[in-house]
Amino acid sequence: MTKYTVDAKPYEFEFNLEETALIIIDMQRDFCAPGGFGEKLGNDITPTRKVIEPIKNVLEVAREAGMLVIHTREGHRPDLSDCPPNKLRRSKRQGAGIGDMGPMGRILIRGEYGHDIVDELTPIEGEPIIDKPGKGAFYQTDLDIILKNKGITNLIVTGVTTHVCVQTTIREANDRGFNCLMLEDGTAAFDPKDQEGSIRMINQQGGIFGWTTESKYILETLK
Ligand code: TIU
Repeated sequence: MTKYTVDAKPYEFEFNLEETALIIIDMQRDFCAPGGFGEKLGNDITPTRKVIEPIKNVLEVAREAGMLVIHTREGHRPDLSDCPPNKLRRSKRQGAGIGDMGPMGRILIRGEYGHDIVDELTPIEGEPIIDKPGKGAFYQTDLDIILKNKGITNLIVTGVTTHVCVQTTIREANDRGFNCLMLEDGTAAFDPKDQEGSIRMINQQGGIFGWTTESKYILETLK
């Protein structure tokens, strides 16, 4: 096994290719394009667009190195039967009604253009796509069994939004025994304060939920 060590906070992160996956969380048009769920919730989507490039760079080296890549998408069945009433109610109250028609199709609905992953990060053959109804990527999905079956113990975590789906997933992953390294410039919150707070929450107390680093260190290590 090829062992790698990456500069990270609060201390170096060690991993090998065979036991590590790159996970790209919810890089969907609904969070990164005008008129999607994220913008309709009242957010500026500039930060979520800004991370497309750094994630793309890491994705390219990960693919080249032969690392497992996993994509997730947040969304629901067209009949909304898997959407908890509390989530639906709050989305409508905020003017971002799940299932309502928007410029990219029905908001946060599987199969719609807005629900799919941005062009720059389109999954390729062999990269699992996890469709999830919740914020966390493990809840009501087969992510855990896929990772266990492939012998994965480390996750390099990217995507949006840091304070919502990324953090929920990292917290769940940590409890399940996965070592999580979050990329500070490969994740975004709509508000920089939430980004900063999320990074601190993850790497504080000796890495209470995991590690954080910058994409340049992954590129240096894997290239
Ligand atoms: N609203 C918000 O910041 N995020 C979400 O609703 N989902 C994800 O983080 N993917």
